[in-house]
Amino acid sequence: MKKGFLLLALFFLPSAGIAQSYSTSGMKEDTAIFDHINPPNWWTGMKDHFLQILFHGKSIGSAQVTLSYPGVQLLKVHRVENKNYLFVDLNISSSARPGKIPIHFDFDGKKPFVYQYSLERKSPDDGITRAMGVSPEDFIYLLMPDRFSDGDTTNDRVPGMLDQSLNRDSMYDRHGGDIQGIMNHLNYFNQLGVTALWLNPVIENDEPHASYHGYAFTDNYKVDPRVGTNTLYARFVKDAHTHHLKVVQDIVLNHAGDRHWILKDMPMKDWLNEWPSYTQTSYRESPLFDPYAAASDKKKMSDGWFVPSMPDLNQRNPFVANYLTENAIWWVEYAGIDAYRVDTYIYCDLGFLNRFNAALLREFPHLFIFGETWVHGVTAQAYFARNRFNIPFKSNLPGAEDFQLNFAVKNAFTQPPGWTEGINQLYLTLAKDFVYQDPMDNVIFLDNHDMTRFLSTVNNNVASFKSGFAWLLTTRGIPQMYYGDEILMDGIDNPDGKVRQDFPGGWPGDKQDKFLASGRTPAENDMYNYVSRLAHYRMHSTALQNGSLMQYVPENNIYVYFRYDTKSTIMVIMNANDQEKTLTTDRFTERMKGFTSAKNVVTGKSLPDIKQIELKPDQTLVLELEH
Ligand SMILES: [Ca+2]
Ligand SMILES: [Ca+2]
Repeated sequence: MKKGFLLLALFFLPSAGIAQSYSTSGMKEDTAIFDHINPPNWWTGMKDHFLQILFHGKSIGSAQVTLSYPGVQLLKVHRVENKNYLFVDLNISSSARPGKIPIHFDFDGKKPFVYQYSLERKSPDDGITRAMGVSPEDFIYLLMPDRFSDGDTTNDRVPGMLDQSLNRDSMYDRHGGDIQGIMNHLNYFNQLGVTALWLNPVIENDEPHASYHGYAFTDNYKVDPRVGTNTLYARFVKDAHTHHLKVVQDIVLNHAGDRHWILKDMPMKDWLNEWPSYTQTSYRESPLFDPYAAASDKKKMSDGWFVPSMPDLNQRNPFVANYLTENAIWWVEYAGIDAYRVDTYIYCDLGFLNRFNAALLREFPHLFIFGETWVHGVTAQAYFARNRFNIPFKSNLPGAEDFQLNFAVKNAFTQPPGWTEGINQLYLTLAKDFVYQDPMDNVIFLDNHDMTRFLSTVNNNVASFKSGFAWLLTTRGIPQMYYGDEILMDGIDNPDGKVRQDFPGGWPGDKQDKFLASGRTPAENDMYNYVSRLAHYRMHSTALQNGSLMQYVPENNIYVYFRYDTKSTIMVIMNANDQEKTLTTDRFTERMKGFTSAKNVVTGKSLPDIKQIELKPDQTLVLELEH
């Protein structure tokens, strides 16, 4: 999530919109008195026996609630400020069986109403074939559903929704991409060699304009109809798993879209972090850990709004905390997703985040969670993830998006070398890895939907671009790439959002189909094959996935590191000079001892002599050492 895009989107927002609400999927006719029931169902066999159900409907707050169901106990009924809500706490014991819990609602002078709340069986496959987690063995492909492929043109515009735009020439309008389009290309991902798909949010964003990116939720329990349906999403996850592709769901806990149904009729005043007058977050994370910080600076960072159209959720309100946590658990169990990427992580209440992560991981021990930790400095980044600091607040976030290494790799290829500049940044950033509990769980990347594509960062120098990918797929961490990089898509992060262009061939009638080798230019095929070969090599290399890392202080603007385990040793040589170089390898005896030759893992060619290695300008060689 980047403020620039959103601020611009806001500019186009009309001052008033049509109030429009959609029933949450799964709701049938017997919900007549309710507008919303969240979560729409639950499961037996969950580790946490507590469930808080939100019922929303006109004047239902006065109802007396009773139920009788074996193994299920009604703990408490909360009546809140807004009489259109009831929060019902249940204990679902381990003896409860799947079925329909008849929940009785009795009103003074009105007909009683029975709602059959569905209790299903938790999948025995969690942690085995679903909810598997993402690890350094994976390679994540990030794509924006609206911009990847349109597999169903009938959902491009959905009657009744606020944004009726459909214009592929505008970066702010809807383009029609959807889940079906992604499902149509599962073989493509297999050929490329990625093992996990991270989709920008698929949740409903019924906003009037420019919410194609998905970060302004308007119904947490519903896939956006322009992207697909809940059922289709669950099928997509299943199909992806069949194709050995894991699925990362993008979740927003910090804020909601201003047209979220719950904000039109809030349960209580402090559902949101409200201010006497509009107050924006400072986007400055330092006060959160600064020992000298002013409390007001902390509050502004956490409780200030990201942008005016995205009201800030008050996660210290236990009803909000339950709502967000149960929603996240619901999607894992409903669809079987493998990981969460938490948007705007550092803007949420940190105490809440720890409870959120713990609840998710308790229910799904194999699940992986990583957060958008867009901060400056390794120490700041580590503060928001599992770290080795002896400080009062200890984050339990398994993975950070490694923005520090992202800044470093950009500098490596764009700055002249210096004591701490250029290629030294890669070396120096990793040298500080002792701050993390497990730096291997950091998600590393060259670019994403919020930043200039890496090819443009390196001024369209393909040698440097390839070097970037060589680094991405050989250094420590969980590599993540951005859709289209493999076919040399470029784009500058500017207000036009040119980094979110459509994937050519993803739309019916596209002139070129770059999903196929025949539709790609020789240069694009060369890049595609480069990424694919490295990705497939990494897929079978335990050294690159989980092996040890040893790096050497860069000299002469050349950076050398090794990934190794008992099976193999990979030597990576990054030449950041724009001229040819010869590397004498005496200095690396510690790791090269016993090896006499090497194989270039991209070309498959052998290097009979590894004492002197020739390097092309801006080239990164990935060599498997051989005896
Ligand atoms: Ca479509
Ligand atoms: Ca916040």
